[in-house]
Amino acid sequence: MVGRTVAQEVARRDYADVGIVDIVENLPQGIALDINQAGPVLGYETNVTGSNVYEETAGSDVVVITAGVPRKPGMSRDDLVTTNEKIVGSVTEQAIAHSPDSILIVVSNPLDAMCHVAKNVSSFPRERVFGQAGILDTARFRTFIAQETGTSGKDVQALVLGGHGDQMVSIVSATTVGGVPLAKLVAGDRIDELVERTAKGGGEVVQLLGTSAWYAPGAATAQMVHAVMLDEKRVLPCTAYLEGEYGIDGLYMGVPVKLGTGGIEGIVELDLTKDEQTMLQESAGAVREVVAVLDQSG
Ligand code: 2OP
Repeated sequence: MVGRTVAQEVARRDYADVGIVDIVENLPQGIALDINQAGPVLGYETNVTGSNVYEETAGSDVVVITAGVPRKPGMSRDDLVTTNEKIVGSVTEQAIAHSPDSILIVVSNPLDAMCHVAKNVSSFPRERVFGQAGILDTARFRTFIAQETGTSGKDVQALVLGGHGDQMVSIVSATTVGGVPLAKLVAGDRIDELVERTAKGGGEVVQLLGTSAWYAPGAATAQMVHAVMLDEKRVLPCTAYLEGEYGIDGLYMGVPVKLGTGGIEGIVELDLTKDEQTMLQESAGAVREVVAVLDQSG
């Protein structure tokens, strides 16, 4: 469901061909046809194709990997690691065989570990393999803050970093509403509740729907595709392979990055509070535990 949502969001922007691949016969073809038929109404002329093989995606600039099984109620993202490692590994291999110069954006869970799989299988440089999580997690935090303060989510600036799991780190010191620090607007214990709800935000949707979310994850991923395709140089939280930044080495984690045509064109290092630094290290520890379960944890 995330894949088709990204496809639709990108199609609406009207500047790129979109290819949807799925192993289920007729499914990607049907989705592509449906998205094409929305074009005359919504005002785009994007050519969307659906296929069960990768040939049609040859020469893609960006490959978004959403394949894998989603969570069911009661499951953590980490419960998916062994099944999705095989799926993401195989998808990466087939996709890059036809698009060797592409940028890979990973969405499959457990996200941080699946980024390791895509990087190991592709051997692409870190600039061209990264994951979507931070924009989604931050959007959840922004939504809750907007509801709490009765303001537009558009004016809430926030940042959620770390692994895409229960130990993600909401950076309250960098969170403002219309430029006013959140701590001036909302009591500390209430902020803690919003932070907690954000960390469990994906699970809250899973409980309601019986499967994981797709609208917000799809929108977040499309924003990343957009930043790359239009060379926007946006500074957005993404899951990047760290090589010493934030004191973390050899691990995928959510940090602010600059996104443009080259993919990750820079990693932005913020001054975090002592508590935030500690929480980020703890989040890294949790990600390392999942990565260690991979066959090729390299
Ligand atoms: C989420 O947090 C699917 O992991 C994604 O909703």
